[in-house]
Amino acid sequence: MEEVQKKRMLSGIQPSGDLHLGNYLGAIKNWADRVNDYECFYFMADLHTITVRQDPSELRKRSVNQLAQYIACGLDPEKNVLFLQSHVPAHSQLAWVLNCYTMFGELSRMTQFKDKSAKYSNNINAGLFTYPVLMAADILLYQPDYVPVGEDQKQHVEICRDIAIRFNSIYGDVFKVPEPLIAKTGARIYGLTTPGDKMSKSVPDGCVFLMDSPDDIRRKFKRAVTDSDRENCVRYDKEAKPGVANLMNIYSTLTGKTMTEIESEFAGQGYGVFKPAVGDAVVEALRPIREEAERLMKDKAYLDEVYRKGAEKASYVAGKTLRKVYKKVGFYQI
Ligand code: ATP
Ligand code: LTN
Repeated sequence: MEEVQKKRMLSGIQPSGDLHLGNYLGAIKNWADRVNDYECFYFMADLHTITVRQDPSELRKRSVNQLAQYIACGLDPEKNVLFLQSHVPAHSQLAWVLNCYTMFGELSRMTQFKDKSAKYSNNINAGLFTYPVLMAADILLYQPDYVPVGEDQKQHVEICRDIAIRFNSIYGDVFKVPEPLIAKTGARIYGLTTPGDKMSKSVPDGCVFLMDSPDDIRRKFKRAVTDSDRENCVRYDKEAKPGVANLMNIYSTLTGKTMTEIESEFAGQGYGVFKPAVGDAVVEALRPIREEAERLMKDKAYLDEVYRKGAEKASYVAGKTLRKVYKKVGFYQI
């Protein structure tokens, strides 16, 4: 039987902090579930992290520990191309070319630039401004069909499409114009102490990290904010009881149970029983991930080998696109 060419998917996460339950349920778990249907490229965007000042030894450590955590979450390096952005020079090389096909005005409109330049007002560097151009290079080098990202990155995929269309209109069909793939809103996990805001590493108390110990996880769930009406009843009502809805969402995603099933499971039992039960479900879901990641983090030789092979495979695909671009713009080939 003739083999059907799989669609290609590419995404990246910056190794700028430890991975948490939001990253896992909102992004990585979905990537791992799609591995048999797509040809997948996933990378750690270390070049992007230095747009904000980083501690060099922390960045080095996280760049390899994050790979261990990706693999432990089910991203099999035999089935996905996993690599570190700085290991593939084509990203920086194509970014320079694309800088010359991106307008100052369109970069000025990026909301992430506006937010980050307000947040880091003492370091508004040129890299922060041209961040979306590097991201466009990351994507276009691999000619993917889809780019799975969070809602916050949609604008960056749109500018990438605009750059690709502009370049193609001058030089012919060089780049595939990719589609963003936005995770369902149900996959949005909120902070345990701040149910109005998404779970984020910048609020560590309400954030469950993949490498947290079972005791820490249970403690965080015991302290989770439920609701202020003291109804003490497990009922799904996102508006009136966002904290309870968030816990139910986490429990449902992990156990596959519907909201109605969860309501009847905890009928008459109150939050004193419900919160530890969600904590236990998270402990059990994260236990194999943490144990496997801890084992892998000790095996530096293996992780280096995964990165080496990943860089080789990625460079092969990226190199083909870069050579085509260099030729089109008129760089002399030898
Ligand atoms: P921060 O914690 O500082 O807000 P982050 O963890 O969101 O940063 P990103 O690199 O922006 O880090 O996110 C990586 C991926 O994880 C993105 O695809 C993003 O949409 C997803 N993600 C992050 N937080 C959540 C969350 N709370 N719920 C669902 N998905 C999330
Ligand atoms: N900007 C993204 C990380 C990122 C990315 C990419 C995502 C860098 N390059 C290419 C998808 C495709 C973020 O901060 N989450």
